[in-house]
Amino acid sequence: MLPRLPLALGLAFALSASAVHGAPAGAKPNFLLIIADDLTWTDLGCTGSPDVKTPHIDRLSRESMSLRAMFTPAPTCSPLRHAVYTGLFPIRSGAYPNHTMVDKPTRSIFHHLQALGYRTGLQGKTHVQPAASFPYEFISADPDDAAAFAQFVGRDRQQPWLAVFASHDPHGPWTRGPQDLYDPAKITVPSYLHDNAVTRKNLAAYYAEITQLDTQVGACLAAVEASGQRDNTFVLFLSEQGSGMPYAGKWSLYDNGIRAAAFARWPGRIKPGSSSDALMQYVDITPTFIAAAGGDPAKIDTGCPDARGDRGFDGRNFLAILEGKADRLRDVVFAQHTTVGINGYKEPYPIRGARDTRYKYIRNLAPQNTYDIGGIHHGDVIESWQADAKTDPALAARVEWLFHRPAEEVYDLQTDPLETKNLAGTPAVAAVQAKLSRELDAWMAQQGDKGLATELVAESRQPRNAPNADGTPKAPRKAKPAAK
Ligand SMILES: [Ca+2]
Repeated sequence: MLPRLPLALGLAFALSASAVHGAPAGAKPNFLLIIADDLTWTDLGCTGSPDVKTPHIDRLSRESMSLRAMFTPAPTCSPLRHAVYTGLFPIRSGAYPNHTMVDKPTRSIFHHLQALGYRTGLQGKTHVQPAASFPYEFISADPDDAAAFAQFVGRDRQQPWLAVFASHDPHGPWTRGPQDLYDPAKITVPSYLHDNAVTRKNLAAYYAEITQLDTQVGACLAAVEASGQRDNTFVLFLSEQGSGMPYAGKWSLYDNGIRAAAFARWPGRIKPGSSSDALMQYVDITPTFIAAAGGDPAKIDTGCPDARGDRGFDGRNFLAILEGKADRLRDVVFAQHTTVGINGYKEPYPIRGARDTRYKYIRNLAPQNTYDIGGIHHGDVIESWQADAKTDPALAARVEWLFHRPAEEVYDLQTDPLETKNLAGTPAVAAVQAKLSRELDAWMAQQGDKGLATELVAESRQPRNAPNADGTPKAPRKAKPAAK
């Protein structure tokens, strides 16, 4: 039997050497997963904004592979976070409305990496339940608490770690950050927004919160570097989903809603300044982290069977893409949106979508209803647009589209990236519409998604409406009208 002391000394020497010279072959990397909140993917310096100041994220992007076709499966805070951490699409796990929860036995990245020897922590926005499915150490509720983050990543060099840094910025209300940096009169208003003084005022305040996020990201990266772990830490940045400005993405399946800015840095394993156009989704992240940690994602029991009884991930491991050994993961990405249960919703307006590299197919499951929830449909921005629309017929049509849409939409993203010309039902896209419609049907069947029927029971997937611990129901909520 080996004496214990020399072994421990040898291990300590190997770890300190790795901090200086890069990760030794076979070492488990640390993981830093940075998740912004309601950041439209093009609103960073490095993704094309002419105004927004994001020097730390821009630097990270230059040191990373840019994942240019990364998509969230839901344009809403809570379901997308459950999807990131579980590797499961929202309806399968049960976490599909906002303020939701997975089915109880479901396991997450925190379990899977702990089984591989990791300690796991989360700082900032939680928005996932129940706790048994997400056993992270809560680092701090405050994303500005850089000391707590530095303490977590630096305190124990013998054990690899996963740190999820989930900011609250730039989620509305837009009140934080260096407001003086952005003059509402001088910023460039993106073409998908209606340009008026109210839009500009809100946009400038939102940009200040993006810069606040950038400061937090800079502090996280500096803490990793100061602790000597930069070379053995895999960093992944996600912009999350689009912002709450009308047409900026939130609660829609247009690319502004579901497409993410995503940057992956892992010195020695991922080529800095590279990019990939491979279609991928947030559900693919957990299997990829498991593979990067030396585990086999194909052997993981997620605890949550799909409609066919399969207990493996919905997500796929994209490590080969990161390492430049492959350029394709998926032919189609999927997304869903559930309005029932969002604070302020009035009628169900469920949406499903499928997208390939060129075309998007969207199905609105209750088009006879009015899509009317919160920030997109109410508040000073949309009210100012409605006022201007009284003398602007084109704007009036754009505003009307926020409330009423046809049953099906098809867009050619190559010629119409902002999805302004619905081609559904036209001969030019008949074949692709039929193909993506079939793909969507197959995905919904695998997920156990019954469409409107699933939407109508969404409130049962919210902890605030779940039965009491003794099985008795909570006080019944007022029934909402179904499709007319
Ligand atoms: Ca969000």
